[in-house]
Amino acid sequence: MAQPFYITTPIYYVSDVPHIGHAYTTVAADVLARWRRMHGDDVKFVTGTDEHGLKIQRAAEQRGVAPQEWVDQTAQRYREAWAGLDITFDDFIRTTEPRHAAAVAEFLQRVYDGGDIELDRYEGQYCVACEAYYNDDELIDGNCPIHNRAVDHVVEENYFFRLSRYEQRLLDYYEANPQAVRPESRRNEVLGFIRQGLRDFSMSRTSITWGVPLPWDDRHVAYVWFDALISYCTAVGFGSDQNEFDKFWPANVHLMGKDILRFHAVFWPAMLMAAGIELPQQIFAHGWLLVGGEKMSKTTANQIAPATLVEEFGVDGFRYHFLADQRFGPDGDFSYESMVLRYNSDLANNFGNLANRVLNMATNYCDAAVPGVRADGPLQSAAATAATEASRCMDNLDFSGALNATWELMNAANAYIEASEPWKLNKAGDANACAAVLGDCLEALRIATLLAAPTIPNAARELWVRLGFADTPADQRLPEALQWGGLPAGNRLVKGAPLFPRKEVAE
Ligand code: ME8
Repeated sequence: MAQPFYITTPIYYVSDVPHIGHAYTTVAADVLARWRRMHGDDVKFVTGTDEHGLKIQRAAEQRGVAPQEWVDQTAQRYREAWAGLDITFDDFIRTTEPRHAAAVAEFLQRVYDGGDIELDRYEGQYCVACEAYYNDDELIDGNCPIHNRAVDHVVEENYFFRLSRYEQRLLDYYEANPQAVRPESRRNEVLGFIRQGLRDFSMSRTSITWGVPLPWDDRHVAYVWFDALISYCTAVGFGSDQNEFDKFWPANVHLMGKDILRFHAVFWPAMLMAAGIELPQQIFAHGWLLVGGEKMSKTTANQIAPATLVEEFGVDGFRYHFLADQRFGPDGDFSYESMVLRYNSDLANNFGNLANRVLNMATNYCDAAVPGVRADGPLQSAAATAATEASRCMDNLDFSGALNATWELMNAANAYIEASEPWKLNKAGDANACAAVLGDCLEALRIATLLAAPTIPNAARELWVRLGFADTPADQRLPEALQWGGLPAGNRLVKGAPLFPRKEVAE
């Protein structure tokens, strides 16, 4: 029986257009989804857009268009961006869809009936960019601590979610489930936040209409975060398809940036507890992608559209860079120069050269057929180590670690070619020895290709054909296909143009 595996990205705000920060999370989720599919899992990979709330309403007003028109246009920009990065999502959830309104209504009603939503009065500070309330002591010089801009003073009669009742239950839950928030530093941050004491929060608005009406009081719409988080349930059938929901819920992993950790690790689990729904197995909050050491923002005009880099480095070049260049967890800095350097060293030189050399030599010296793989070839242990280590890293969402382990295998194969000099063996007429070396290198290349396939799917698919296979890397079943010796003798080899042409370093 195929195991269900449910993975989500945040649903992105349509007040903005996609940049490399959004792409970073989405590519990572895609790589994990592809990796699990190669293991035969029944994967549900969901991304989408967050389309309600004051921030979106204002973005539409500023452009003089109706909110629905604005969200339709911008959601489309996200779909296009993901198509341009070969993102294989199984569903794209939009919070303005009818299925979501149904799910939110059912969810809210459950929480309301359970007694954890009550009418109350609120006076305080609100940051529209965060769509979040702040206490005075959290502000910096009176400004939002995240966006460094003025907050709105609001006085409202709203429905409140009784988050304070969940303090101890959340602490107990995280105590019993140490893997529920990763990495460890984020878990500690969450525990620290909860221990400071949780306050009830206002979960409805009367000041705006752009939202999902509360089922018991339609003068109010749901607070955008309350609405948005529920999308994770909507996408797997909550409120519409119980079988689907039973199959995929709880989510295996919610991926996100550290900016929205509290919403996911404090609000969301409490909301689920209040609705009597199981909690997600894991919340993984990665670090911030900086540009020139700074956060990307519209005001500093340092937002980079993924398409700009894809044009230059290709889809695979883009995907590879962001996952290999920084550890998935801490903050990392993007620079164009380091992207060129890494592309040249890892993709053009290491991977590209290995593929070219081995395929060229095997074509010339072995009549373009796989000569066979030795049962105990000298690259076998390097291949086994790479497979084990890359798999372990992938299971821990350590993408750079997994790529590192894979590239170690390529290093070993390149070094083996240098040391055994098959061109000399061929010249000396030692066809058997030459074939033995090349057979093992082709097999190492096959295994490295499978390990790299989720990250660089296009190059992997092309290489797979050049190795003489009629299917694709995605059709292979892991871990079996990572066993040494899987490359059939006699497979017809194909030479081809470099997969990653070298880049000149631009001035
Ligand atoms: O927060 N570095 O949407 P959002 C790394 N709608 N990741 C980044 C990034 C950067 N510089 N910039 C953005 C929202 N991201 C809510 C989510 S979920 C129920 C609702 C990524 O459009 C990262 O994943 O502001 C971050 O958490 C997310 O985009 C924020 O997207």
